[in-house]
Amino acid sequence: MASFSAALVGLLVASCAAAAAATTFDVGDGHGWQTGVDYTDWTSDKTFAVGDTLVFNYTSKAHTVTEVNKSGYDACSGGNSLSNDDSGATTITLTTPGVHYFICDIPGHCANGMKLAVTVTVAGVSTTGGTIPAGAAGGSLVPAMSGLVTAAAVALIALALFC
Ligand SMILES: *[C@@H]1O[C@H](CO)[C@@H](O)[C@H](O)[C@H]1NC(C)=O
Ligand SMILES: *[C@@H]1O[C@H](CO)[C@@H](O)[C@H](O)[C@H]1NC(C)=O
Ligand SMILES: [Cu+2]
Repeated sequence: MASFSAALVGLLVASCAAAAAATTFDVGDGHGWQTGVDYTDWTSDKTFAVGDTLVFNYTSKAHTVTEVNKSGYDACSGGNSLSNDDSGATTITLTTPGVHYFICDIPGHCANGMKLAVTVTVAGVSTTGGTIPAGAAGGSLVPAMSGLVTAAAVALIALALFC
């Protein structure tokens, strides 16, 4: 029972952390994705985690969202792109930690500011608050309580602590 409760807590914590981390960012906020915007400044007050989503808003075909590596970012070169889209509404889900680089591959646009580097951290590494000891649920509760009630109590405690 205790291990089941612990597993339940783990599941809840994980799903709460995932829910908390799943942020959708409108790149450039009201400016969208266009030349003349400082995207380094845009990222400076934000933290990005695995599971978060970037939404690039721009006029279809007028720009591209081209994911490149650091070399491509530094050189404003989309030649070895990891992905490319010019639909006007590009949604990128950040699925791996590390730095992700995006440029616009229309000539001159990257040099005019259309380059974005986003540092992505692993979701849920730094949960605040304590953890429930695995034995606490089973040990301190009345043995007559049914497993279901125990599980429900554990779930409520977990929700209160972590959500
Ligand atoms: C996208 O940009 C256009 C033009 O700037 C704007 O009218 C529209 O509201 C934006 N859409 C979103 C979802 O931000
Ligand atoms: C970026 O990709 C190119 C082409 O695959 C490669 O030559 C270059 O070494 C890569 N740069 C980095 C920093 O990974
Ligand atoms: Cu562009």
